[in-house]
Amino acid sequence: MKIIIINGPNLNLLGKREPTIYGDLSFDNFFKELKKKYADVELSYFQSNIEGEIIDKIHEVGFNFDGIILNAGAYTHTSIAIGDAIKGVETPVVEVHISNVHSREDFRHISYIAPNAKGVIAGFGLQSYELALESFL
Ligand code: CA2
Repeated sequence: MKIIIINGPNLNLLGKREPTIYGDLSFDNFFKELKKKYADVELSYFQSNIEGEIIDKIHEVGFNFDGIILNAGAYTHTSIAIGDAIKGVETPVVEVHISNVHSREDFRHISYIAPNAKGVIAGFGLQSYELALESFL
């Protein structure tokens, strides 16, 4: 089973700032633990702050991976292009958020990912990624 986690803009700062919203664990440390726990899964990770690079990655994996776990960060709320990329590939996408976007500002209630996603998981901290991974198993 080949699964990729794709993180969007600013998620490289996890563990460095805003711990009350996003926690204090770096994604790299979390990812190491996740790989250990799910050793049977071919799990990979990609992060970019650039919209086009996220789209290129979705195209690259979108016909040969079993699942994409996507936290598009703030692009979730703005990017018709990422929404179109998901529509254009075969691999199912689960949209993930660390915070509960629905309890935050109104602009975070809009998602261009959700209409094309298999499902959405939000508000469980980094555990949101693990729940998304479980949904593919
Ligand atoms: O809750 C999430 O996972 C978000 O996708 C995170 C995005 C935000 O724009 C979405 O509305 C919800 C922001 C990621 C920024 O991450 C930081 C982490 C640490 C320090 C600063 C930013």
